[in-house]
Amino acid sequence: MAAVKTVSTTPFSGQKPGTSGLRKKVKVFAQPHYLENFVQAVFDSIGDVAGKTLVLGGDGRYHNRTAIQTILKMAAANGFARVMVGRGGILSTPAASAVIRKYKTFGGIILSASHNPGGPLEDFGIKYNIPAGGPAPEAITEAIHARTEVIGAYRIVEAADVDLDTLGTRSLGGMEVQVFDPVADYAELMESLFDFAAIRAAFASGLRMKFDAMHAVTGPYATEILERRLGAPAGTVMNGVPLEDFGHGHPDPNLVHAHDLVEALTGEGAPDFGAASDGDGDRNMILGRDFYVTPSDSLAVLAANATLCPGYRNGLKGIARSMPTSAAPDRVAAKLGIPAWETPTGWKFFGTLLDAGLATFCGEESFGTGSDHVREKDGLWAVLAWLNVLAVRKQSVADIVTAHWTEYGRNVYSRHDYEGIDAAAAEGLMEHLRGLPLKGRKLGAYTVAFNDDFAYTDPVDGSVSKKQGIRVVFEDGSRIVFRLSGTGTEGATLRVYIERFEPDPTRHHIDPQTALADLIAIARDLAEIEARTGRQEPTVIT
Ligand code: G16
Repeated sequence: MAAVKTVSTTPFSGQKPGTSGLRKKVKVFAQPHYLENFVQAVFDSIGDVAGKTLVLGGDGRYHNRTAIQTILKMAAANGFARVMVGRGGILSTPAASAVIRKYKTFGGIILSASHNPGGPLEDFGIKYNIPAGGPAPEAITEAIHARTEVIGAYRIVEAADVDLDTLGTRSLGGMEVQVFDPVADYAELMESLFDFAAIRAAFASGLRMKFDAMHAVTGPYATEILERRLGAPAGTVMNGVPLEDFGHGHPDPNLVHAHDLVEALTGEGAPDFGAASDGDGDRNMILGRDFYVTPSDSLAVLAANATLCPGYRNGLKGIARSMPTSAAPDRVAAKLGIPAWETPTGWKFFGTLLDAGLATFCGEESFGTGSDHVREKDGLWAVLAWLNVLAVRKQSVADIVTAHWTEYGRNVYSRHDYEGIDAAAAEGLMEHLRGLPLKGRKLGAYTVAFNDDFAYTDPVDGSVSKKQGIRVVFEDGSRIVFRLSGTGTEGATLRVYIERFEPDPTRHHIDPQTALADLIAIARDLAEIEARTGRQEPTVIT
């Protein structure tokens, strides 16, 4: 049996999980003791781990394998009975959630910095998911952070590295390491939710699609499900081989970073349907030929069509969206007579609603969509849901969304990101907005109904989360929301979310930047963006 070593250490400051786990540059994680301190803090904060099973895997980015070897040796030293690792250290975030739930493990550790770039000079990340399969709620992440601030030692076994590339079970310091197929359980779950026969028939009769895996984790999942199980032609999946640096790309499925896909979906002769997923497979972008579906609209359309998918044939219990997401899904919920929930940004806030059976579908403007089948957002789930709807309705993406707008009206929506701005300037900007007395003020053609800093009381467990984004809401329901990103690793990122409701179908096809121009100008003025950040234009517009 390998020897357990107790290593003395001193705390690192700033090991505070953000919107989704601890994300830092690789060179920060690679410092001696840095990862070890955090992992020990996790093990110390989640209860008795002796004899338990843990799921472990990541999105395959640079440092994934090294971190997995360390975590395995620490899990053994801390008394876990078994760790289930995805082959090659690969496990998409939704697949990890699925496996945790299926095998009822004591949660899992997911290694990813999601949509952030990978490589020796780029980002890495780690988070703990609870036995229900979702990201740890704030009470746990705060306990982990508190523990990192006082940690004095960690435990690790001295042993050779484990072979991660061969399926099967091996022993490490008395602990079992089970290397399993990261795709099989997930693919089986998808098959239980969607009408694979209808989708197969649609591909067979000529539906054409491109899926951009962006050289990230969904490559093997998409190839197995789309090309092997659903019969889409070889080549449907682009950039399908996961690479440690995502092929020098930025694995964020949006109009800017998924440019190869956007190009492929443009112009006559382009495929009918396009989709992309991010570094760890939980985000998605949906495109039709020459047509972009906003994540907020995607959630609304999928909710309105949910009963076409076998897994949701009996309807939805409720729809939840993050506060900055447009109110389009609320309109569907109202029509269906089911509750609409508004939570802070962060998938972890959906967990209690899903566990309590208060919601079935959830979504966020940040390219996240999912359901109660797991406790993470799920990129390929959204793609398959769209394929199911397309296969049954036999209409184009554009026709389906346009018909949706005609029925419900359109929540015209855009997000403007100012990335990598000075952190102090960003805090100052938010402070300035917090203090503004705006109620009743006329700004251009709009009158402010109220402004606040969004606070949320969880309806299930009563926990309160404050300072979740500044809302300026106008009397006609239009909104501007300001938030600082909780997932960046450099300086600060200001996000400005702009929304206006357009009931008139003759105006539904106006470009959102034009339709929202006056609100965009109001947002810039109110927040003094240029004066405070030096930026004249956003870095990314979605
Ligand atoms: C994470 C969270 C999401 C959140 C997103 C954006 O996504 O899981 O719930 O909406 O970050 O957060 P922010 O606006 O704070 O950057 P991911 O895909 O990065 O795990």
